[in-house]
Amino acid sequence: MSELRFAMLGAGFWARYQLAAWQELPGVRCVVVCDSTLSKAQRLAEEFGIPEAVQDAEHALSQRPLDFVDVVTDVNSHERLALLAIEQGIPVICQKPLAPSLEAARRMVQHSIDADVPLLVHENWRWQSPLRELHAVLQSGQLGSEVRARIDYANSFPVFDNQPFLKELPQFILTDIGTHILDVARFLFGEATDLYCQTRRMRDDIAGEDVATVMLRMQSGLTVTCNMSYASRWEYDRFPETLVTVEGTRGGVSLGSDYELRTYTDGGAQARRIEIPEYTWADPAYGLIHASIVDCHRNLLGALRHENQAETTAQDNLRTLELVYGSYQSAENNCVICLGGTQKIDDE
Ligand code: 89V
Repeated sequence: MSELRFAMLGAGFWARYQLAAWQELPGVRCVVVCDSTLSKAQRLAEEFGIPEAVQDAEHALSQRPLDFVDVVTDVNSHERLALLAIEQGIPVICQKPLAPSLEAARRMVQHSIDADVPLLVHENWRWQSPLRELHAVLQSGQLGSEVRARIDYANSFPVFDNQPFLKELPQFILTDIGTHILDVARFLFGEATDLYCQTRRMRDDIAGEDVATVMLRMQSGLTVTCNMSYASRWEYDRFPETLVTVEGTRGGVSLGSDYELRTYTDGGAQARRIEIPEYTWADPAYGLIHASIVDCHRNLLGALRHENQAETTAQDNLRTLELVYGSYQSAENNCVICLGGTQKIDDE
């Protein structure tokens, strides 16, 4: 297996975990790390034994040969950096959210199609092992037709301590956790036909909304309600768990706290606790998320090696972003958004 070499653009909070997760996989190596604050790039390079630390993205991309770039910067720089790499024929893995608007995301996808250079999204949430196990239960068909589902991600974990820029985002929870949760809704239940959303801002020291409720009608007829909040006070804070319940015509399944998966059918009830892979480098507060980065990397790396399909191509992610930005439109105008108008990107 030939080794794939990559450049990491960005040396902020997530970059460290992103790099540690890459080191879990054989046959891939970071050769240069880049950040506009050089000292941050240097610190990370030293910590991970990366030979080059640079300040300028063009300089980073000149460290050939490069098999891909991993973009771990703020969302406003994604389009510029992705295009820079695509123009040079270098495949891109980009952090979520892919872009600060649907139009920008569509432009990025069109560029990658025109240049025939892969653009993949690092959407790791769906790779959490409890969600993969839940997906397998749904796929088994034992619940009959799915009627109603609820996805809850509601806690008051101080996300702003590690990611202070989140406080400044005029669009906060739907772009941050909403991209993950709405992607999970698609992963578990397929595509939506329409949505309705309400948002609230509970904290007075942030710019954007920190509570969002999105109701989706799926193509299957299933109704899914997604409850998202960074302002929910519970006796036990469940960060970063996603809790899910699904009601079917022949049974139900719930993914509860501590990763307990309970299935009920006429045949009886079953309960099991899903194990989370443990990594020494993971921050215990984020253990579930950090473990999912490794599995997401594995899938994207396999796609770059032409061994498997990437689950989260940028083209696929446009469907998730339609839900995210459609939710803002719905909340602003207090209206239902029909998703039938999905614009097809020309890949002829
Ligand atoms: O994964 C993320 O998008 C993070 C967090 C879970 C903290 O919201 O920003």
